[in-house]
Amino acid sequence: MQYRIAVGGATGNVGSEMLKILAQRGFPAQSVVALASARSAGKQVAFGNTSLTVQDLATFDFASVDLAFLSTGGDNSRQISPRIAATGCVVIDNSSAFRLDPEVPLVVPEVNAPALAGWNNRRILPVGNCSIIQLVVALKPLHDAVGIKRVVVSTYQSVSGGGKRLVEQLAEEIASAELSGSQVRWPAPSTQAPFAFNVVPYIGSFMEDGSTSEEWKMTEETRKMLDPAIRLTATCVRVPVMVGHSVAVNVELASPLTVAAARELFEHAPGIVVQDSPQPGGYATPWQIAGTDAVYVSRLRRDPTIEAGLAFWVVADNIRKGAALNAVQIAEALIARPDFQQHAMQRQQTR
Ligand code: 11C
Repeated sequence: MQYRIAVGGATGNVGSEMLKILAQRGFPAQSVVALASARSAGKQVAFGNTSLTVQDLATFDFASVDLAFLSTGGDNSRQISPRIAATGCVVIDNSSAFRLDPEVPLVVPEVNAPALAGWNNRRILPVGNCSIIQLVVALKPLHDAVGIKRVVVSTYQSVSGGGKRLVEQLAEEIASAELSGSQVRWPAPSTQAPFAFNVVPYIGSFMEDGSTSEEWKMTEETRKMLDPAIRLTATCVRVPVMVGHSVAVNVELASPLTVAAARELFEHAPGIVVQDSPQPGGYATPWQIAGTDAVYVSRLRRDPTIEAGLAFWVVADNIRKGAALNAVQIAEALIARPDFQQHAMQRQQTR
């Protein structure tokens, strides 16, 4: 069976990558429509070897498609996703708007694909936060093997996680910086901390307890996807990297696991590539892995400060595995379900 697809936010970082991945993976598409704001209507976007003319998302009739991929931000999604779902179309939404809704499955296919059984509850399937997707893929084999009690993470997140505007900002800051020895100056300094030549411990917005919304999401989304009993604390940091999020992870396990046993678990886990040898270059970095699909695990070692502790480094392309690829993988898992196939077939027969 083939499906009628719409991609909303098709001119953005993630939307254009969704189109690329749908074509690369040969998703069984009967038709593909690229959608964006009225301002972008008429533009051309790439889809495989061809191009699509962008249509206005606001006036598009979603009753004519089976699957709508959205990367249009949380506010927009809150308004339009329920309206789209009401037509029978299933929304795969890259925003945080519905992730923690108890009726809504939050799925990373390598981690909790069976949760997709609830796809028809609201017909909205969110894609998790980009730094959390790669984290839960790495935590899953350890949790299945011996159980995880507590996790401490520090993230090193690229600017593309914040959208095209931040990518442009970093490029402009690098181009306009004046370097003199170890001094960095800008002719027109920004009022806030620059991304270039800097690290910024602030992503999202501040919460009352002094943490940020990004750090709060790390805890809540991990617990929803993996296990509500897991305790997790995060410090989320923006670094001057274009693509690729990195996470330094310390895990307290329910019972000890040797480094060799953990390595074997990672090596056999879906979606993970272990790149770990104790020599310069024997680890994954965002620059090297950008454009690839795996979650890379490096720097695996014991955390000697607790009895059952492990430390490691996790890197992935935040635009692919952290967003667009995960969205397409959700769709692939969904169309493998007979109940969804039947739903789509009935809708296609009536229209
Ligand atoms: C960033 N991870 O790198 C954030 C953006 O929850 O979908 C992700 C916002 C979200 O800026």
